[in-house]
Amino acid sequence: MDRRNFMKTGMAMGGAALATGGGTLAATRAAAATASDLSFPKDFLWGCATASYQIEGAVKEDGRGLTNWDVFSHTPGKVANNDTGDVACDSYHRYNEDIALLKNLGVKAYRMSIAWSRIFPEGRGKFNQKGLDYYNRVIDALLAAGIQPNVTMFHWDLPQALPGGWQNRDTAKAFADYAGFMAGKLSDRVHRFMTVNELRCFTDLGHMVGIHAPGLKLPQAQVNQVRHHGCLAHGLGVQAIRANAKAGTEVGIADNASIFVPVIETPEHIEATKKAMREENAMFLTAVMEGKYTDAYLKSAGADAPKVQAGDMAAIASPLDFVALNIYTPTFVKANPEDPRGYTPLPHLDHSPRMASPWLYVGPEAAYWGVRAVSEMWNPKAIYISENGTSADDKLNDKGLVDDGDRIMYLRNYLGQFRRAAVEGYPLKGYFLWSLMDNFEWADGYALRFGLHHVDYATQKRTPKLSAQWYKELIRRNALV
Ligand code: GBH
Repeated sequence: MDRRNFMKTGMAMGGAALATGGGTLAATRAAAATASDLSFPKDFLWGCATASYQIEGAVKEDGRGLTNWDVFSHTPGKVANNDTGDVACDSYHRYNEDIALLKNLGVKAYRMSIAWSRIFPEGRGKFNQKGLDYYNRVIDALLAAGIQPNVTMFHWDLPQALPGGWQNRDTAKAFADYAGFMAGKLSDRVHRFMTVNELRCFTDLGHMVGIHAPGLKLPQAQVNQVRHHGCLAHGLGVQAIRANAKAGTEVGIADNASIFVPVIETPEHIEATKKAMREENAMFLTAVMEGKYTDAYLKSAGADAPKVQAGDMAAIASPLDFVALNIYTPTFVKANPEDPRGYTPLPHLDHSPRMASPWLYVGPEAAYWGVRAVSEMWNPKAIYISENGTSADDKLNDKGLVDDGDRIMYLRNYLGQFRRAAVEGYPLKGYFLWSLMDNFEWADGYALRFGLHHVDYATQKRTPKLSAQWYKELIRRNALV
């Protein structure tokens, strides 16, 4: 019996007792039930996401060139347990099985990335047909399964042969050449491309913090230059994809803009939230959306500001068909007239809730405010969530199952806030859950699991977690469940 029928029965069984003023409590509840119908907009695009180095393995197969992550993960002490992506989920050989998992979930779309060094083993120059053949097989199998491929051109696995990596401006140009080439090969079947994944990660974490490949801690001027090259790669990539793709191909970026949440939902704090979003992402998404670095960023960088050539900023701000956001964790912010910035971010506290990854503070409101702030500031044509998900304490129980109630808790809360944004009319068109299956979690190796499917790395057996069942039902109903 559903809720409304239950209420009707309640009425029949003596609803008069529930009468309240002009209506009845039952009627009030029925109206509330309609209002709280938890469905998503029609045609909302449900998907899952993965990335090449995190799932493929087969790092020496069919002519793939060496990448920065091969080198980094093979450097002792860089990755938890000295794990590497050499085998990962072996999706290079098991992609049919993985597509069957997607099909079983009922997703309409799959976000995957291309390993640049399978296509151009040295980053540029010599083309490797066998690498392209692999992605053709994957894409054709997805389409045969009725799943729309969404392709990220660069998710951090950089061909090692490119001299200087992201410190060298030429890498941005090499990226654009590669991205344009791939768009030419795939856009007969792939209609949505994302240039790069998470500007802040492959620039700052690799070159300032040093916890990702190539593991450098450069002086700030050089960090800012790497950031600029990252933005430039995106912008030149957009132009190259458009120049080579079939008409109607959509191009955007998948970025993990730092997301701020007003500590109180009042106009002053909401204003502070937007200021924080704009300034704290000044070197990344703000530059992409506005075609300039903010005055505050340039002022604080001073002599360390990036060296920008004529035309760079216009390229960086090439018009996009959509903005895709990876949203995981919030920073709460308050308005503060005494702070010269006008806002003060609040630190996470000792008991702020977080998930299995220490950085993954829980803040479902990041979902709503991320979408809303980006929409209101920059008015993109469409927004996709290119990643959202969580690590959890996933262990197979004695029945061989993973009852990951913590992941479901996290996802249900975040999706409630994404739904709020969609229902309020912000142009949120789809959602890619990170991740289809457990995989190589960068510096955390295989120790942390983000999948809807558990992967036993000794046998490569995939087992759906309870969250897979939950996501499947959500997709089937197109509603929170
Ligand atoms: C995404 O990054 C990535 O796109 C994806 O590949 C990854 O698997 C997924 O999220 C889950 O992590 O160790 O405290 O210095 C999310 C952004 C940036 C979050 C790096 C973790 C390390 C923080 N990530 N960050 S810390």
